[in-house]
Amino acid sequence: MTDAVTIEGLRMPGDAIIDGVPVVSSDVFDNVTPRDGSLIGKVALCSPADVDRAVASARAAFEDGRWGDLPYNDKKAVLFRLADLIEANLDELATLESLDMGKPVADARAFDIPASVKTFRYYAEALDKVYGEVGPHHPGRISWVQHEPLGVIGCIVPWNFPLNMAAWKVAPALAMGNSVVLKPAEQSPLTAIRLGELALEAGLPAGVLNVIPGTGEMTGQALARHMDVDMIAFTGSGPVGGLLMRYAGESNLKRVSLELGGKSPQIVFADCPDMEAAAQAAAWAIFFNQGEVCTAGSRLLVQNSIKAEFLERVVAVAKTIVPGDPLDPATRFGAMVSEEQMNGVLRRIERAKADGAKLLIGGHRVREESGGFYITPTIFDGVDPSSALATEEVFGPVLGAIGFDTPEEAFKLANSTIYGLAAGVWTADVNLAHRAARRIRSGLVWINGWDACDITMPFGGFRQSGFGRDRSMHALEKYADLKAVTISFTGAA
Ligand code: TXE
Repeated sequence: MTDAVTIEGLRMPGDAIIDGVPVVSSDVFDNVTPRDGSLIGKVALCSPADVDRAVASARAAFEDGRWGDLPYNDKKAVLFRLADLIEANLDELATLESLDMGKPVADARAFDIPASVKTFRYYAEALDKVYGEVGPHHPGRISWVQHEPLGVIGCIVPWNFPLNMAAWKVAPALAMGNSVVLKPAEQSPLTAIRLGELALEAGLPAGVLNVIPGTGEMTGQALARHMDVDMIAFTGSGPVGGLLMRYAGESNLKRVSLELGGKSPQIVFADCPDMEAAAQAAAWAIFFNQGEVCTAGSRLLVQNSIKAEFLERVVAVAKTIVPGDPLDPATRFGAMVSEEQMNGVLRRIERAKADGAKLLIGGHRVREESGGFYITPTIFDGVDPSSALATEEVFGPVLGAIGFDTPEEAFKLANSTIYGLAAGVWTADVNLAHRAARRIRSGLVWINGWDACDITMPFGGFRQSGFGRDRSMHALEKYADLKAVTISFTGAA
């Protein structure tokens, strides 16, 4: 891998992939890079008729067993080949990801693409480790429980980790023998289309993975309302999660799994074992990926006795994080995904100021002359726990600090939003760490670290952060149904 990033000669994928072939849709939409606001290509805008064709193709593939009925070794080989191909194309995929959604290419190379490779390898390994159960002994009959694929899975994914979010859903869905129709976010369709192409190259039979770019309102809705889709696996905003449940209720009662937003607390106790490590982690917990992370540690809850000193350290880290061209390999903090997202974050910053929070650093747009959409890392202190900044997701590089005195107060604050996705706790007291892990209502709790887990651990939220888990062996369960089979027999047992 070289460090140089060249976009001359880089092919911008734009077609849908339906039934194993690229499909030039009758309509297209503009794909703009947030790096400088320029047009980088046109992408198929899939219509409800395209969605019908993709679902029909996935259904036909599922019904004739061209994928699900392959011996498990053959299925494994295809998913391993796909992982290898993603790895072999790491530079190209990382550049597309960076260009498409504004993240630093260095992060795409180090995290997004390798994590997607690991995901396909993990589920390739996992697919022959899913056993059924044999029921208790009973004279004259034997019963067992087996997993069966659901059928056609619609995956609707967001733009913050485009390839990785697709991998988290597509890999376990395929591992369980389903067919998939993948709808990438309109802001970031490129790597999803490449995934569809690479899957065919890896030998995944036509129709088993269809990719349909388009808007949420038209393409996503047509998929989610489709009568022949068995499940929607979704990562995105809470309001759209609610719509998907409604569409399911108004169509065929398809299953829905939702991975939604968060307002994740980072709790720093006065006995934090390493202040500098905690300050570094606290800053990157919110500034990684420009804060466009569902587990972003957007609320910093600090024990009052160390708050001033700790905030000083976090601000010092923030000062070193300078927005830059995402395609420059030295950049560690890139552009916001779109002008709309940037303006939404700037509005929330203004609202926080109006609500009386004290701006310590950042809070404005930069690099405007580039034509791109950049915001500086931003930190507020003195945030009212009931204010919008403390309770609503910003999905940008904005950290709000709140002080507390006792652990009880910290737990109460941690649990005081509608969300429950992730939480971090910094303490040297093992008793306090255990109490915190019990008391905090969230799907992920990290003690003395942030985001300190990987594909082996389930990912998902409590409360309005959603339900259903990505990653780990647990993700396989949501793409399968259980069938109980009983054979009765006569004669001596
Ligand atoms: O999300 P949407 P947006 C949060 C975050 C962000 C906000 C808005 O707070 O600021 O959501 O982002 C598809 N039927 N998260 O507008 O709209 C859409 O095309 C079917 C958190 O981008 O939820 C895309 O593929 N599908 C989050 C996907 O849903 C629809 C990641 C997500 O888009 C649809 C992203 C509809 N009616 C945003 N409307 C996380 N949890 O990580 C949209 N979509």
